[in-house]
Parts: sequence; C-alpha cells; structure tokens
Amino acid sequence: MRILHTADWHLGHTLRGHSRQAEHAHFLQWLVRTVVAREVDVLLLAGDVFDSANPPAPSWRLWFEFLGELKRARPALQVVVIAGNHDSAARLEAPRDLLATFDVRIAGSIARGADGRLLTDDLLIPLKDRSGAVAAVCAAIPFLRSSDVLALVPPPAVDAPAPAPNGDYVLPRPGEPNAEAVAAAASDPLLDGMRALHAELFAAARAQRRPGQALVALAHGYLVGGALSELSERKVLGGNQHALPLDLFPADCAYVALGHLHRPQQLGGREHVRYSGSPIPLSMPEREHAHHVVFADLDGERLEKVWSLRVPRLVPLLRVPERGALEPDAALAAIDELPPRDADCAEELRPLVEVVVRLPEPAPGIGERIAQRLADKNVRLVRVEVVLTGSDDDTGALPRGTELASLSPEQVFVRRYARDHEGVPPAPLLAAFRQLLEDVEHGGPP
Ligand SMILES: [Mn+2]
Repeated sequence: MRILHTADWHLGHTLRGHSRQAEHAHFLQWLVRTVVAREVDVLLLAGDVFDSANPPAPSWRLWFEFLGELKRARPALQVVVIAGNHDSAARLEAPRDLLATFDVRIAGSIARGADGRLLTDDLLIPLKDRSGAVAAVCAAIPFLRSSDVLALVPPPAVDAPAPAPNGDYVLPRPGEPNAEAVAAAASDPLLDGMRALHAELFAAARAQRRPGQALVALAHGYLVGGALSELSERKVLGGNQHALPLDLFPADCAYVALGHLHRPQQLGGREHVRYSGSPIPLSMPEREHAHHVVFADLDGERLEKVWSLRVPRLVPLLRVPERGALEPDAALAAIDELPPRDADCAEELRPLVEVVVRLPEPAPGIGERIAQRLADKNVRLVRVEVVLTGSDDDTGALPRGTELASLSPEQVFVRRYARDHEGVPPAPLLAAFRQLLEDVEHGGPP
C-alpha cells in the first residue's frame, strides 16, 4: 500500500498582500498527476489545509475542485484529512458526511459519547490496499487546543488506560534543543491530557486492527526535535504549551505523518516519523526549503520504504542580495540587474522579491526609492528589510547610575544615533539637530 503524505497547504495564504492562489492551483494539479502516475492508494493531509479559520470562497473552491479532480483521476484513492491549528475544525468538518461518500475522511475534532468513550468512527480509519482489503488502521488526530484537551480528560466512567509505552523514543537531554520546553511541560495537565488521549486512541486502534495490518498515525503539532523555520509557524500547541514529546506515538506505528512545521524533516533520527513540510514557501526564509511530498510504502504491518518527490515551484522567491545586506546604492544597482517588466506575464506569476538594505547612516525614503526602482521590473515586492549597523545597545552606552538628566540633549541624540548607525552623526544632521533644539528651547520659527 502506498501512502502520499503532505501538509500545511495554507490555501488562501497571502504574502504581504500577494495572492498565492496560482501557486496553490499549480501544486494541486501537479498532485493529481502525481497521485495517478505514482499509483497512490492513500493521501494523508496533516492539517493546515487552509491559512485561516474562515477561508475566502476561492480557497474553498480550489479545495473542492481539487477533491473532485482527484477522485475522477483515481477513483479508488482514499483521502484522510485532519484539521491543523490554522483550520476551523467546524468548517473543515461541515461537509464530512458528504465527503465520506467519496472516501474522503475529515477529522476536525475529538468528542466523547454519552458513555464517556471516545467517538472513534471518524478518528480510526481503515485503509485499503489495491485489492480492496484493509491493510492498515489510520489514527487521525486533529489539532487540539488546550481547552479541547482539558474538556476531554480525564475520561469519565471508563478505566483510564495505561500510558503508552515509551518504546524506544528518547527525550532530549538537558542542553539539547527543546529540552527546557519538555522539562517545563513534564508535569503539565495539558501534556498529561494529551498523553492519556493518545494512549486511549491508540488502544482503540489496536483493538480494531487485525494481524498483518499496519498502524499509521496522522497528527498536527510541534513535536520535540523538530527544527522550526523562522517566521510562519506559531510555537503554540494551545495556551502556553510549547512542545509535545515524540513518545505520544507508540513504537508500533509503522508511519507517523505530521503537519505543522513547514521544513520537511524526520524526527529524532526516525525515518518513519516525519513532517512532510509545506508544498510552497509560506515566508521568505522558507524559499530555501526542499519542498516535497513524502511517500510511505507499507508491506503488511511494516514500513517498506520512505521516499519523496520535489514539488515544482511556479513562482520564484528572490532575495536581493541572496545573502546578507547591501548599502542603498548597491541595492539600487542590484535591482537594476533584475529582468524588466514582462507585459505578457500574469501578475500572480511574477517572482516575489525581498530587498535587504543595511544603513550605516540614515537614508530617509529608501523604502520608497526601492519600490519605485522595482516598479518597471518583473517582480512583486514583498518587503524592504532594513538592517541597522549600530551598537543596538539600549543600556550599555549609559554607565550604571548615570542620570539621563545629567546628559545634554545632544549627548542623548549622539548615543541614540550610535544605536542604529555607525560612527557619529554626519555634520549636516548634527547641524539640523542643533537648529531644532535651538528652536524648541528658545522659540524659533514655527
Ligand atoms: Mn500549523
């Protein structure tokens, strides 16, 4: 049985106001072709289908058109989708019954029945192989907010299950990345609740699963050991939570398909526990990720092979310069090198560009000048980032015990300048400051 694992699509995403719709449509068309060409049996989508809880209509349309095309192209395909922290569980689940008719299963939330037992029909999903026989059980675990977790535990009226065995998962040692987060969360009721919920769900999965069938997990969250990309993920699981330990997922899982971190990665050195990453870059730093989808080939209960395919990129994300920062004149010269505006190129296909300038001295209006210089280039400006080259020192310049009142206004001005820029203020700037000070103190011209 062949699984295709993807996540973090963020349909409806915009980058500083620039639509990503064309890029998403391009990815989804590629995905349909790939599912057919690679004979995929199961598509797992690990959350953050949409970028916001209330996606705009074109995003909904893209989603449903994709599902329609997918099922027409490969009718036997099964699709399992969970809600991520960006999704509205209720909205994602609203067409659940309809989509289940087409073997598209949506898990947006977790609830208990009147008897206190977890309602697992939408969480434990039998996966069929090409012959139509059940080959695996997928535990689909939607993103849970802290209030969801606390409402679900402790389970009333049923015996609490034993905690999941740790398997061979290893928690980080002190000093390792995230070790503090795990230590802080070690006695957290939220984490205890997550452990109990996972244990209960996996116990139910084992009860349902027959010998020879694999156990597969689908989840969305920040797991310890994951490397964050810089900007576009929130480090929260809910409330003030930071990270979840890998041992939420028992050792008998053949494959754990994760969503939330946008950089593709395996966790804790385990090939079978991984984030697929997002298919398109959702922030400028993510332009360097190797965006891909992951394939997990199962043979009976075990994982036979994990492999991946790069997602072709429709729209380049450019940074001027590629690394570091340029002073204003050099930045403007670098912009001159960019290709001229192509009238035949659709707006949504123009490369997105970020310009990074360093300012050893003030350069008023540099943002506007850069934007003007880019106007006849075949790019869309995401932002101009200004790198200041001063001491960035708020306190050190003022020796301990020094009263601000003991400094003259000009001394304060010079120190403040040095925080952002190199050296001392240029003579014209200092002269302008003195004139301004004179006007303020002695009532000069209005
Ligand atoms: Mn997320």
